[in-house]
Amino acid sequence: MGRLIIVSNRLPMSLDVSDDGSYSLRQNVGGLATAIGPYHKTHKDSVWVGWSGVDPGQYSDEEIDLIREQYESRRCVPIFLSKEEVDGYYAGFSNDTMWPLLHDFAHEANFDPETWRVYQEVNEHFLETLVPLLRKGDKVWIQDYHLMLLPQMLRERFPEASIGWFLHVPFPSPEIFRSLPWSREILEGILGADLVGFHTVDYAKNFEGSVELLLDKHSDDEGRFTMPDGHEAAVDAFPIGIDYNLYRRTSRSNLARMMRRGIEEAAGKRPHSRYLSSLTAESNAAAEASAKEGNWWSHYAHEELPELHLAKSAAEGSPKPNKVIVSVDRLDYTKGIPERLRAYQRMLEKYPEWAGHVTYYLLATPSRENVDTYKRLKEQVDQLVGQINGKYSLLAWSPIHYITRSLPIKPVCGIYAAGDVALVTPLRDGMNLVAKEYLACHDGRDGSLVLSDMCGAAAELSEAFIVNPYDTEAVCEALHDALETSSEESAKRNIAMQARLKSRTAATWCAGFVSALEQVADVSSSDKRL
Ligand code: GDG
Repeated sequence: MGRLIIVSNRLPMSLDVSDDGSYSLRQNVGGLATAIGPYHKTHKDSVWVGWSGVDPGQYSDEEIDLIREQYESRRCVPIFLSKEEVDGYYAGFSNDTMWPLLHDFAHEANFDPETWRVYQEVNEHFLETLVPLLRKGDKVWIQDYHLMLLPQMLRERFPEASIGWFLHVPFPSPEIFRSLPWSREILEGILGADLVGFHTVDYAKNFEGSVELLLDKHSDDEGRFTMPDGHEAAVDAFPIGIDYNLYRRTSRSNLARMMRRGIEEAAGKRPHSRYLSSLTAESNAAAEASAKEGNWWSHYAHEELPELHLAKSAAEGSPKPNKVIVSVDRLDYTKGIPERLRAYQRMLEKYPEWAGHVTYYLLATPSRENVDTYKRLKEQVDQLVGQINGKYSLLAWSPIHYITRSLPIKPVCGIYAAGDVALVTPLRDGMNLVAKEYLACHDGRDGSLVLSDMCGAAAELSEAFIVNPYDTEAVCEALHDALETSSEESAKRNIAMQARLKSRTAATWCAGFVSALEQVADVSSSDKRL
């Protein structure tokens, strides 16, 4: 059995430079690192090749050697890219051309021959790093849209190599894909692999349709394309899972419990601890005194002061129980955050009885902050949150609690655990791990998932409240239904989904792809391999 060489845009670890100038590595969060990371950790002969994120222009040769050593001690081989390479290959062709195109946002895609040129060069840079590393019998598993030319480049150098390629995002219909001026080169690049993997059967079909339309090639009954050099490229679906136990366990950690408790207190689901209860008492007293004195605002205070509202709810039985909605996303236009906010606003307007009783915790992690489209999106979301909070807030209640920082995994799991409802409504998403993580953090309990039908996860999580994320009225209604669902009903829906997630984890996904690659490339029996 040969080694597994994992190749991805970024390595699973980033460099930290401390005040005394020493270097250390920090584990990256995110789907890819958490899905393949454990395989890399436990298979002591695997090697991970990827961009370090370090600008070589900022360090001396000796420092670069030290950084390289740090990575190599974790079986990682760092690639150093100049600022120009990063601008052209990463910010340019990968994020500004392929990302929008693959997510059906062709109108946002920038077709620039210059970034395409740099993209080709950087794929070659990856090839040159791989060449001296590879040994006979190794399997190479290339990840994602940043490295679509690499499979064919590698095939040309090593005709007998065993190569897999997996796409973490959707593959669009042939009619959308063909708008890319270099669509044929990209397809040929991918088809250098022995195994081409997607999250869903639909994406695999779109890819096969694009190959038929643009390269006039047809797959056999088993979904294999025979290429001019004689090698076969098989195409199949491998839906990615999560480390279910990790999320389940983390949601029960002390920090996650504290976070959950804090959110529930702030949302009025539990009696308030010191600060809020004293605020409530003071507000009650102030409002009562004012009412006696006939102050002009006393009526308003009695009607609207949420501290009174919450106190009254607890004492007299509220018409609505207090509830928490949560969402966790990278701040990306594919995640449908503005559309979702409009649906939430619509719900507050259509069902005003929720005012003072529902709080939306919106965690929007910064992403690609130096790209203009992302800066505009951030402004748009800031503005919408401000507008909704401005319009609907009561004196001590705001409809949206907005966080735009990246948080460690424990608080993230605390947020998931606190959510009576998770609102996961991407406009397009390869899989969406957040929906799965939410369910793992609600293992054995209630909690309703409102899920977009435009993500890969919808195929597996059919018991969720499935919606079209573009349909404001439908999302508003699904959200309302999810908030109204009984605890028993939501727990029942979750059991079926959780059972699936427990059996199809990140580890089984990883092992499944590698074993399929071994089969199609017939690594073990061929002595002609590398
Ligand atoms: C791509 C595809 C596919 C987010 N904020 C924080 C944080 N996160 C974590 C989540 C989750 C991950 O990031 C996001 O994964 P998604 O699947 O939702 O989305 P993408 O980042 O776009 O991932 C996607 C995935 O690849 C895997 O193939 O599912 O379709 O687009 O794990 O929890 N984690 C922490 N702090 C945060 O602030 N710790």
